Amino acid sequence: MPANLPAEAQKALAKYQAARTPREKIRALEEALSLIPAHKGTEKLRGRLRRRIAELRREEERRAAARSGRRDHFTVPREGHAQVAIIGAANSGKSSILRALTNAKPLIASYPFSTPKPTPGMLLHQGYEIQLVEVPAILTEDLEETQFTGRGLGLAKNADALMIVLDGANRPLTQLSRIIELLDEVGVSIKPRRAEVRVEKKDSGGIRLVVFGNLKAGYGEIEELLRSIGIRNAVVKVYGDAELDDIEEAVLREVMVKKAVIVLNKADLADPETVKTLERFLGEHGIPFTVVSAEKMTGLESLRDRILESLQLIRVYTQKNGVVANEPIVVRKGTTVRELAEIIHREIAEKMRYARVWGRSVKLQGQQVGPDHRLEDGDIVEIHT
Ligand SMILES: Nc1nc2c(ncn2[C@@H]2O[C@H](COP(=O)(O)OP(=O)(O)OP(=O)(O)O)[C@@H](O)[C@H]2O)c(=O)[nH]1
Ligand SMILES: [Mg+2]
Repeated sequence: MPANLPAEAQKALAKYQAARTPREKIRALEEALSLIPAHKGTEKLRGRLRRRIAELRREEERRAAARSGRRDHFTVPREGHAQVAIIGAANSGKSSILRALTNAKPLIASYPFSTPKPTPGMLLHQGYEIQLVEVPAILTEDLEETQFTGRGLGLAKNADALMIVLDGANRPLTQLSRIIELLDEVGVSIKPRRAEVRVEKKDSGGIRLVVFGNLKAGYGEIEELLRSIGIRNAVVKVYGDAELDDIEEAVLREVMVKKAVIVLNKADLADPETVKTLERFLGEHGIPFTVVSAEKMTGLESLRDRILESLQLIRVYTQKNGVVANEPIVVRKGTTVRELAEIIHREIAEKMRYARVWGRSVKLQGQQVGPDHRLEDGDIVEIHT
């Protein structure tokens, strides 16, 4: 971020922060762009602003298309411990996988678009209940967008994780890159981040930093960056190894990182060289990959494991008056004591003073911990109000 942007450009960026609709956002960004002089120091920021404008334009087009067509959204009531959206091109074998892994009996057919509605099924694995939802094809077999693309991506965005099914017999590499592009356009990235940055805007209090990990940027730089795009009061939470760039991206792009398992289906028909290429590429990016044949029922056990791993679920047990609950509460790994309290009851979260924890997340059993303490699988938690 350049040291001093013209005041007018800063004002335009502040407008962007406050904007609600894609159109307002585009207008504010275009204004900012026109007010930021082009030189080496502003190159990166200008590039980001342009990219964001392009994304917003596509979002707007898609919204317009959805408005002129049917109005309904795709929603599936969540059941079980987590929801995983199965997405992919037409005929890739989404229904076949859903049928192989769950109690659902979806139609499997050799013609495309045989699933016109989101279709759920429950996968039971290692004591966890995972809802899989087949999303109607977001790409045709020729990898063009479909009437379901917008709504399908909307459903995917709301899921806890994604299963991306590639048709091993139909240019799987191209399929994957098209799907990654589509996700990117709606602000979803499937690449694991070395850092996660959350910027929570506030009404007062200036810029406060909360770092869980390593931040390679000074307080002054961050304050200046946020100020230059119109944020004066915020709590910036940094998890992992972050640089100033990561913070800039977090405030401008609003990218959501989603866990995804890539599944190459129809292994029986796939070219082994292509499979190897995919394996190498995904390995480099740390994205889980597995090869199955839904028809021959191969690779399914490993797929079940990958899905469960991607969700990073843990079981924690509450304790009250010395009695441990029989049933665990299933939450995501890294959930804090405060978040657990919120899941139990809002009031408990508000009144909590501290908690005692037994299990893997503490050194001393029965240790007293604060609300930001992160829980591990099997922990027992006693909340004190
Ligand atoms: N050879 C082979 N064919 C498969 C495999 N899995 C699915 N198929 C076939 O691929 C076709 C499409 O399967 P579906 O499961 O209906 O695919 P889908 O992705 O749900 O399709 P849409 O819902 O129409 O987008 C069917 O003819 C299946 O029999 C596989 O592992 N190997
Ligand atoms: Mg189907």
